[in-house]
Amino acid sequence: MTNPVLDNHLSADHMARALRADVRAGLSGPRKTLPPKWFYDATGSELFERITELPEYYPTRAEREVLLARAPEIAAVTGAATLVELGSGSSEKTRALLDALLAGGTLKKFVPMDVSISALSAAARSIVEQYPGLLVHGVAGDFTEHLSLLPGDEPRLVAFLGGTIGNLLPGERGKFFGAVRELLGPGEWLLLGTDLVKDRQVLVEAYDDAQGVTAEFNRNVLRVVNRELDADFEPEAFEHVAVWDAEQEWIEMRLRATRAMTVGLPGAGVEVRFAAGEELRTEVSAKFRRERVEQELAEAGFELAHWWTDTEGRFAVSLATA
Ligand code: AVJ
Repeated sequence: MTNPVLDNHLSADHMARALRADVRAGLSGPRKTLPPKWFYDATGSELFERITELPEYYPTRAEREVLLARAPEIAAVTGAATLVELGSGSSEKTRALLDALLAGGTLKKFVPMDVSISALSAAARSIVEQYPGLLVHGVAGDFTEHLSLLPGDEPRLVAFLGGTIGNLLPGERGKFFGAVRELLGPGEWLLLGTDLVKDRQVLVEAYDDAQGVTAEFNRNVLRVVNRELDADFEPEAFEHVAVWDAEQEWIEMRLRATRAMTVGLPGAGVEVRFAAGEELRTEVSAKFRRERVEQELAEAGFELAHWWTDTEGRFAVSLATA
């Protein structure tokens, strides 16, 4: 059997430097933050897979419903020769797209990209096994940095699913859409998954499940920092917090220090003090309305061709053309 090709743009050294820079920038000011991409070591990726199966976490199921219903239409409209999947994770939902694009006879290559090397190589291997004849070229990289390095013939369909776009702050989102638009020519496509604004309680419970899996996922970022920067965070001394910011229309995940403490991060050359009750923001997960998606895409030079939601109207998949 052929093995998938894997490019790695995330050298251990690159990762360590990037994390060090993020830690220095995010933990030194008065409002502490860490970017959510650091959740996803092998343990974090597994915890996220468990989240997608929780009764409270509807986005994965809602998006899957849309993709299963619309994949044949997506294949017919795009006629894609290359499917690029950004932030692919386990590539589980992608199978609906692969099936439809292969049935349509246009697809030659699948290019999954993810920051989690473990999730990427497992996904690439299982896709190669399941789809003999399909070229699989995985790219370990950061979709905010390594977009220009994506291989594949035109026309390309770039899928950015799961609602991961919500992890970017509004300014970062604009930059990201601009970079994808730059990559694509006329007749090429962006498929975007966005979680939608809804009842506050439904949103908060999706990020604060009864079993505490999301809490463990959240605390995992401290374990990653401990390992990579030789730090001495005590994950158990932090409480998981999920709040809905109605003004920004995003969920924030935070870790709240249960007591005052000083944390050493020798690998970053810093020491960080937490007051009792002080919070560290670990993730923003923005929720959208159609007008906002359409407008932000238009500002980047995309035209929205299709907007599909699940039957309950919880999650949207947009198909836009360059
Ligand atoms: C993988 C970014 C789409 O924001 O819903 C799940 C990550 N965080 N539970 C999301 C996540 C907490 C997830 N994304």
